[in-house]
Amino acid sequence: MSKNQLIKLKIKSKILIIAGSDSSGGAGIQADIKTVTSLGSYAMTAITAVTSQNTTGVSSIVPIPAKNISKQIEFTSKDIKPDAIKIGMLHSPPVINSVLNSLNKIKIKKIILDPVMVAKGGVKLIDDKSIQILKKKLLKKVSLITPNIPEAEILSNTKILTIEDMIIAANKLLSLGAQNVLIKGGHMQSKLVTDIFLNKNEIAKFLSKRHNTRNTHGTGCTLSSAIATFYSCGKTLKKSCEMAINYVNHAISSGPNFGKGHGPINHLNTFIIKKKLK
Ligand code: PXL
Repeated sequence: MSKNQLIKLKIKSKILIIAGSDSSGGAGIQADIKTVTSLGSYAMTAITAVTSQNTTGVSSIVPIPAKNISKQIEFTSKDIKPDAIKIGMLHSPPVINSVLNSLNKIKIKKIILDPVMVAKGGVKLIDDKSIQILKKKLLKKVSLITPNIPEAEILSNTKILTIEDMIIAANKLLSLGAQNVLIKGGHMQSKLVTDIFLNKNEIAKFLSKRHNTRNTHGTGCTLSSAIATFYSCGKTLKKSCEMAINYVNHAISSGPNFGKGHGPINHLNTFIIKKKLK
């Protein structure tokens, strides 16, 4: 690699990630940091919980005290002001309330919320009371919410079997106070994956190729972090969603096939490293 190429790697923006740690490195904070970094921005973190997991499942979850989560958010942002925030796993009412409180203090406008509910293997990452607080209070505070179909069904109280159902659910989320909604269609039985972006003035459908693989651990975390990064750099939310979907699609198709269960995707698909290490 020439010196010139190294100099070109200038950091474009700063992202604060509020999410849980995934020891296996495929989802959670680890996926978020890799995504933000590989898209050329600077990642900061407030860790909400520490999970022990591998590609076959979750073996333990240790929550970080709510006060400490607020401390991470506020003390970090006071010094290095984030251009955007990505929120992932928030497991309990005190945690959501603390995060809300801190968001009110630090006043960052661009916030992407991935309403994480269950891990790939089915383990719950949030309790029922928290879902209600998320729906009543947090939904209104963020620029964009990015539920998958099961999450959108719970938040909108509707059943989603078709694309029309996705649009109905997205509209329901707008009526609950959401500003922008991206419902991800990966869980629908279909040849192509359709994701729906919607706000009061516009609707967009993004179609992408479905890859025949079970290695999709961390796709939701990765997508929301990629959206936050593009959005922080000045792209519109709609364009940020389109670019992030494309990034995740390439990350899935070039996955490394690690582990015996739901393996990770390739967050480094944007990187070209000229020097051979192996
Ligand atoms: O992909 C959802 C998710 C979010 N956050 C953490 C996770 C997972 C899935 O495993 O472990 C920490």
